[in-house]
Amino acid sequence: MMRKVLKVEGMTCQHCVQTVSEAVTKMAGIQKVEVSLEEKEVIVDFDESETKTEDISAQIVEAGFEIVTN
Ligand SMILES: [Cu+2]
Repeated sequence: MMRKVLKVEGMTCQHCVQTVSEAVTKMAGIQKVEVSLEEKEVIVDFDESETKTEDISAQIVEAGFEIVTN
């Protein structure tokens, strides 16, 4: 199991949190999704043999948000 913290820009309310949560949760191999609106973070526990970090990022972007890379 792999844990990844993604910095996400564009989440402004609980509805955004819900949207991101649902978009990621429905992907293969996702164990757990936590979203922090204050920290602008999406913490994902997932099986790296089923899903890659880039796939999760792409899914969040597709849902209408921006991934901050550092
Ligand atoms: Cu919102």
